[in-house]
Amino acid sequence: MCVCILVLSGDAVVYGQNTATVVIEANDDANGIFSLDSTQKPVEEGRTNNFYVLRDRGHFGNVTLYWQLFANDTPLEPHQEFLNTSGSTVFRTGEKTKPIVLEAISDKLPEFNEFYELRLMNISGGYPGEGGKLAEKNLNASVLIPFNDDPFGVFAIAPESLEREVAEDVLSELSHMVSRPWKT
Ligand SMILES: [Ca+2]
Ligand SMILES: [Ca+2]
Repeated sequence: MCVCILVLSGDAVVYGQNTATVVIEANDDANGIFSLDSTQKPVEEGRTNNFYVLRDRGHFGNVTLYWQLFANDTPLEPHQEFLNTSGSTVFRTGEKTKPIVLEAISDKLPEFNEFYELRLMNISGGYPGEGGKLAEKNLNASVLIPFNDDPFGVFAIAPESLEREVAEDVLSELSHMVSRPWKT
């Protein structure tokens, strides 16, 4: 630290010109270690939900996080099921958490529960410091699109007719067994 006092003349001392310079070395992980809140959450068709990226350790510098949605380890195509299937979010100095907003597209198709995976893929930026880093774990979260557009309605008639067919089969089998003694 350097403190300078400028003396003009005689007894006069001017404190207004004091200069203090303090240099703080950037600590390890000054730009932060980034992970994803891995709580599984639903995103209903036509709605949004927030998945939170967390910044641990230092919170200095602007850092950009890149994310991607997957289905069975295959990246989703743009606009497949979700309005955005990949993207980025920027942390500014001092920010400790930021949401990734996922919106499921309302496609009017009857569908059962579908599971997807949100992953943090890459990271860039961070100064001063050695750059933001991805955590060694908790880089993904499970995303559920709950069943929608009445998928059970399509199958509502099938169990009834199946039951009736079984009943008729049983009935004919019974009548066959009953009639058999008369034929032998
Ligand atoms: Ca869908
Ligand atoms: Ca649908």
